[in-house]
Amino acid sequence: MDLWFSETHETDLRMSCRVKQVLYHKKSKYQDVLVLDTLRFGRMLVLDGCVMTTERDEFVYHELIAHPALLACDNPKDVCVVGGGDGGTVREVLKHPSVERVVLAEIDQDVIDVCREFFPGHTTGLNDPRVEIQVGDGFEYLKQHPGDFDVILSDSTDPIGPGVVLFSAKYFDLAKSAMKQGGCFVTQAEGMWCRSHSAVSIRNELLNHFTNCEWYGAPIPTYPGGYWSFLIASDIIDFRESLDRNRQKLIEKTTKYYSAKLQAGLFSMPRFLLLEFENDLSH
Ligand code: SPD
Repeated sequence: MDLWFSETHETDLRMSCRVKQVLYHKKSKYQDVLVLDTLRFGRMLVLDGCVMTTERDEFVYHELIAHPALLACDNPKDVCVVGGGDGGTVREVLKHPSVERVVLAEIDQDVIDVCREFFPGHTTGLNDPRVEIQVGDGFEYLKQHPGDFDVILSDSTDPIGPGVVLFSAKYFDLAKSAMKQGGCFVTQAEGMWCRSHSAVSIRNELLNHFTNCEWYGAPIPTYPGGYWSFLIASDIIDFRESLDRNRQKLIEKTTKYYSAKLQAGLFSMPRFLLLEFENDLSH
């Protein structure tokens, strides 16, 4: 049988992938959870119809959400991952020897369980003694933990439906107050072809809360438009200057996408996107 999965983006884009087998499909308390075995990308986790991660291209996203922040931060010990129940971000955070505690604040226990079963490569870190899994609302978790974290990584779903709150001014306020002095915050910031307007407005909102904010991106073929972005923010860290090169050498031995050379040009965004920012600022 010729079985295909398609993710439809708004009303005018559909990205499809040929499927060998449906491995899991159930509704959790929060969302529709689907695991597919695809020909090109291996196993694929789909939440509410949107691709979250696949075995073959996940490293790009997870390395990039974690390493630029951890390497910019001086001696990061306490890290919080909001969302990220598939475990990929936690796995990357644990590569940093200074890290003593990683809190995974994921709302959906089913996502964690399903990923432990079907994505062993993602979830290798979840049993590490430094990891504390908090099943619940990340928003509420941060509220209860002021000043706790060196780094907060917001590994969320898209800003639609329940995900909207993780891109709100109130959430950025909470993230800021849950950070230690000199800490930093990263959020996934949507696609460059499909939702660059989201990145522009998320960045503007972050700049209402933090002094420094940089935008960077990477090709992620299974996300709509194929080119994804991240925003990194801090009151103290200048991300173009601050970087632990010794730790970077260590990390570089473990990565498949991130490297010192890549970091050197990380914040050099394509001109068409820079123009979008500039146009937005001039309005
Ligand atoms: N449209 C896809 C957005 C996915 C962002 N989060 C992915 C979670 C991977 N850990």
